[in-house]
Amino acid sequence: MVSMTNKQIAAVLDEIADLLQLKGDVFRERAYREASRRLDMLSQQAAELYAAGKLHSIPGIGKSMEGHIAELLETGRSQRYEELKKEFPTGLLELLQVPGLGPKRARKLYEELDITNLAELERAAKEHRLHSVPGMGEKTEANILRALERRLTRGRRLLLGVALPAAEQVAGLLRGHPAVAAAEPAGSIRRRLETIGDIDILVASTQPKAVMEAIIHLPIVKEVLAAGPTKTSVLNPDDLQIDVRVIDPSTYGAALQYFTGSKQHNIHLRDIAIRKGYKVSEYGIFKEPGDHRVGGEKEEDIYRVLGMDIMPPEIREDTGELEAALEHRLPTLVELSDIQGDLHCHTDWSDGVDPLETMASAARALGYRYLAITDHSRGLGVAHGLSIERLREQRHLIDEFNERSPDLHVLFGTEVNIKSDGNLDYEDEVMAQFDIVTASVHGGFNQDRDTITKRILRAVRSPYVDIIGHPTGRLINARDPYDVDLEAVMRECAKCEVAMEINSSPERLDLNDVHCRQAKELGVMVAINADAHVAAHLNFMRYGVYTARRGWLEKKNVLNTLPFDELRARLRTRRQKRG
Ligand code: DGT
Ligand code: CA
Ligand code: CA
Ligand code: ZN
Repeated sequence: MVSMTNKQIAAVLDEIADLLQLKGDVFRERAYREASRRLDMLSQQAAELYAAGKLHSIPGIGKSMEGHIAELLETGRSQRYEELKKEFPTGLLELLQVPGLGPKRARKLYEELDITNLAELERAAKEHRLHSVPGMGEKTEANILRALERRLTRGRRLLLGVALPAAEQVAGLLRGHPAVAAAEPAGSIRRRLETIGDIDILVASTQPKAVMEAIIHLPIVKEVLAAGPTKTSVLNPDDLQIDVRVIDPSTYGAALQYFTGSKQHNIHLRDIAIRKGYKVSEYGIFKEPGDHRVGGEKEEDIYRVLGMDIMPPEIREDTGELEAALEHRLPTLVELSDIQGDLHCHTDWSDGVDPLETMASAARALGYRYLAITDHSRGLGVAHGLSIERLREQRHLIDEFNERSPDLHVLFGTEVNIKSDGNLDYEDEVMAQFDIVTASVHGGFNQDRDTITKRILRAVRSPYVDIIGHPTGRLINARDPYDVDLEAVMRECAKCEVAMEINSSPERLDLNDVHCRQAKELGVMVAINADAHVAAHLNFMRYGVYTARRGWLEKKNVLNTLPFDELRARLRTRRQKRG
């Protein structure tokens, strides 16, 4: 047997799905896509399940898929994959990643213009050869060119959801070493930026040599890229590069401040220091003239000496935080511990993995007082949206659950689809049954600004909608936001007392930090939700909270910091007022 991890199997299944997509075999594509997703979310290794003869216990995996997975585990290969690969040049798959290029168009480009990869596509677009293909106008050609350019400049930044756990793991292991006084991720990770260029970790120690030795021998270090006297670069098993720097404890605070950044924040801070007769560096803060050191062991020294309050790393972007710190009017940012519940999650009734009970137990373990179950609505076939009849059954199930659950309240909700024509996916009589409603766009992303904005505004004006879910639809590094007049939406939300979501899934973070700040200024409430499709993903909440903090949000700006009674009262009052 070859050993394949769930991630590796999922990746192969996903590629098979891509190839089937090119073929136009929608039905099989979905099966593979779904199987890939299930494997990715699985807490146990498929190889172990297989060895125990329990592959069939993976939810949502049928007999034939079981066979494909077994084949991969046995041989490391897949017959179907090999056959499909022979049908198309591999580069063709890259084309599907260009926004606006579906499988039909990709195939046409291949058949009519012999385009087999991105480079050839770019050349053809520049030479204006694309619009000769039936169904592809000048506009499509221009769109493709722009998408290709964005792709090049966007580069490859890591999601915070990938970088932060990796950095925390290394910092945690280092903290266990006797020569280490402190260890922390710095740079953009510490500022909780949504994407990360590189992973920087700072260590305070008087014995740099011993620490460097220790790093090289950490169990999670796969390869050492560079090892110096105070700086070492290593690769972890996922091939992420991690730079570790050892600092003398007497200057650790100053170094942490410096290497946290941002660069713009540091530049502005140094200007302020100079005006006040000080000099700030990664070694400390010094009084001019004479360069007498007046602080730097602790990070707060740097700010305190300059007459400032210290601000959380999340807002160190030089967008007014230094001025606020000087005038002692920094906001008190919302914290993870302020969150009382989650208002958006999915169960195995639609496209989630876990049943209600499992989701509820996980929510309880997080200390939540409420959890809204918001499975997809009827029309979303891909996500097994709920029919009216199934809704009735689910309501019953939830009522029953609540009778047995004194500490955690489950709200009967829906993530109702805002359809392409602007209608909601359930009629008003149905909508009126829910305790809470999130309305989201899941298709028609390419509509023009006016159409999409009007669609969402209509949802905001529905008396039954409480929250607009993932309001811009972007997927970081994968899909641009749809073209929506977000300010118009925000103004309407403020007027109608509809909240906007920060979807905490690390690839969404939607609203983003900048939007959050705008929402606060316009008086829009924000709901921070994990959009969990499996119980473990309720933990994504923290990424949403980081985004909220980067957007200067305080507890009072966040709907789900309310205790349950107040939340329920608020939802009811609003409904009565508008219904
Ligand atoms: P990244 O890695 O692109 O996500 O962003 P950062 O912010 O982690 O940037 P990085 O890794 O280049 O540098 C880490 C920190 O070091 C940065 O946040 C601030 C500080 N730093 C880097 N270059 C400069 C600079 O030229 N001037 C100043 N004042 N600080 C700098
Ligand atoms: Ca960095
Ligand atoms: Ca760096
Ligand atoms: Zn959604």
